[in-house]
Amino acid sequence: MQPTKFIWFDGKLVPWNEAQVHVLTHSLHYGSAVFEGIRAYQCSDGSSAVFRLEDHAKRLINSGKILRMQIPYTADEIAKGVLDLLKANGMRDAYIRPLSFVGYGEMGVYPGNNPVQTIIAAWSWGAYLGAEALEKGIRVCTSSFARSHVNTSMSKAKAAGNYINSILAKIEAKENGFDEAVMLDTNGFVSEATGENIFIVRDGKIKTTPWTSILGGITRDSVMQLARDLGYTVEEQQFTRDEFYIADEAFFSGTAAELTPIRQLDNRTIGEGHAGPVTKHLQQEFFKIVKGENKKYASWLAPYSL
Ligand code: PPE
Repeated sequence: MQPTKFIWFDGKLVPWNEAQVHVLTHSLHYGSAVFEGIRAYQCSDGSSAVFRLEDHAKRLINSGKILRMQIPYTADEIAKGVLDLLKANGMRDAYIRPLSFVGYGEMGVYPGNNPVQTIIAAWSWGAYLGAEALEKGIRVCTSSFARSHVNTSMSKAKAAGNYINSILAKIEAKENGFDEAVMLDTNGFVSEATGENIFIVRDGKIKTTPWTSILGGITRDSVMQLARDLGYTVEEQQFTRDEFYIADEAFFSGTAAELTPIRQLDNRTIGEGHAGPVTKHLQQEFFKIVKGENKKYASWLAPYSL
């Protein structure tokens, strides 16, 4: 990762190398942090815009609420912090990472009165699963690790601690030669990937897993709205890994992963083994929206100029 100039740290822009915390920071020991992943894109007309900034900022606050963390900022203040940072860093496009964490104070699981601190960092992050992946699709496997039960770790919070589950699944998948892992929920239905939501297409219908054991992806929501606007039928419905095997098309959605086609699951080729027509259509339209080329979705963009 290439450092950028500043990191927003509790309302102040501090030089990248000076944004530091103590090693006894609570969240470093217990995973008590919540975060966001947001992208800013350079638009076709030369301006720039952050994609669904307000929704990401709100989700950060809601993640804090689920974890009983009092983040001392409003969603609007977080959103303003993101824009201030991008301008100060002179970034026309970026991956943006707000993080609120329980800081230094008492040790022990109970977070007590330790301060809740917030940072926003931004750096350049290309295609998450590789540039080729966006076009050709990736090979994925079903993980031996189940996604947490809905009453285990609160998947609707984008909480740092939840990512232990993702890290275990990701390492296993990579070590077995796959690009990414698909996790099943504790009832055996398809849940989500380590950092992406899942869509399949069968007989012209689009299906995605319901908002139960998954993070409510903002890209997932955008894809559902976009697909319906384009006339596709979209269902939020449980499905099994064998239904996934016989899908005509499948893809992941996520801020980092954008829309990444899946060409194989557990060595079964999905459809024709490359990005299918529905996936390509949605991918194309999605990239038009983030680049400001579709005015219908202008409300999803927070424009800024340097
Ligand atoms: N599920 C999980 C578990 C997840 O981490 C993400 C985002 C999503 C679904 C998709 O959510 P959304 O980005 O709102 O569409 N994962 C972030 C972190 C990836 C990372 O490696 O770090 C991301 O895409 O920014």
